[in-house]
Amino acid sequence: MGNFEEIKTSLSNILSPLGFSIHPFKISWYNELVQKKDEAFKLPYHDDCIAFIIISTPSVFEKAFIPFVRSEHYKNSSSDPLDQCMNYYFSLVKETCLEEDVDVLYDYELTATRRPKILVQTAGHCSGAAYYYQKSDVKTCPWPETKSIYGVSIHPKFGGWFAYRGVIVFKNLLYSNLPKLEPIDVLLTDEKKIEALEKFNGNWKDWAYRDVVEVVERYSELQKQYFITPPKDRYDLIRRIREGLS
Ligand code: B12
Repeated sequence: MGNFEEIKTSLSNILSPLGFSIHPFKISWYNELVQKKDEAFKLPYHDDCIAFIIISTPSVFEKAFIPFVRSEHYKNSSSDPLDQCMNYYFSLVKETCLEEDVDVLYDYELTATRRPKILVQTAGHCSGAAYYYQKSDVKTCPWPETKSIYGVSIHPKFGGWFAYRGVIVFKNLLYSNLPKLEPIDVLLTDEKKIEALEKFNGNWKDWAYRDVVEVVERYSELQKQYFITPPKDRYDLIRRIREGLS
């Protein structure tokens, strides 16, 4: 399976200097986790097919996003600036891997039936990138059985200060023996898991869920300001970034 290392190195050469991290997984690992009742979420590729989930760490904002909005590639249009930025960098990957048959599934993409194309938290977990904590991880639940609790992924280095950007599937790259990395369980007690889930479900706007574990890096003040600003009001901030005022 010579090609795998070459592809991984190409992706890493493009994306790592921009602050992204890449994590390979086999399609079967993901599909085995998707529930029977949610068959539609399963990915329609060979079990041994290799995909990479792409994470943006805090520095992507300064290393990739700001340079992008200052470049001629940024279009002052109705398309979301961050989505444009991700599209641009992922297209560089596609150009580099021209001989490969590649599908890109962005975190924000929906199918015609308005279902997410990819469950990035499940993909992140099965790749070993970040543990995905769900209600089912808590042994003694404080919530009513019927209450729905959204799950949250916690990264071993960045806690909640990161985002999933998408998955790149290499349709012809089959590698049955890809070594499986287990995600690191950083919330070791029921109390910590409950704390993370409550903060993510209740008060996510105060950023506290991101700090449920010690982290090595957080978003910069400018990045926080950008994400706190409602999307429709971000254009003024973008203009100031473009003009070098922020
Ligand atoms: C729709 C959506 C929302 C909706 C609904 C949330 C939800 N989780 O359903 C709303 C608008 C409420 C929302 C809000 C937010 N969201 Co949101 N959202 C999404 C989105 C696009 C899809 C989630 C979804 O519909 N999942 C479908 C359900 C069915 O999936 P599921 O519950 O995980 O179920 C599967 C697993 O349980 C799996 N499974 C079964 N058994 C097992 C066992 C194991 C071990 C594993 C791993 C899996 C597994 O099988 C199930 C499917 O069959 C994702 C991005 C994406 N493409 O995944 C972001 C995402 C979940 N959101 C995110 C964030 C940050 C937020 C907000 C903080 C706002 C923001 N963007 O800043 C808030 C916080 C939540 C809140 N308190 O409101 C992040 C979470 C990052 C993290 N650290 O986990 C994501 C991943 C986006 C990203 N690009 O990183 N969100």
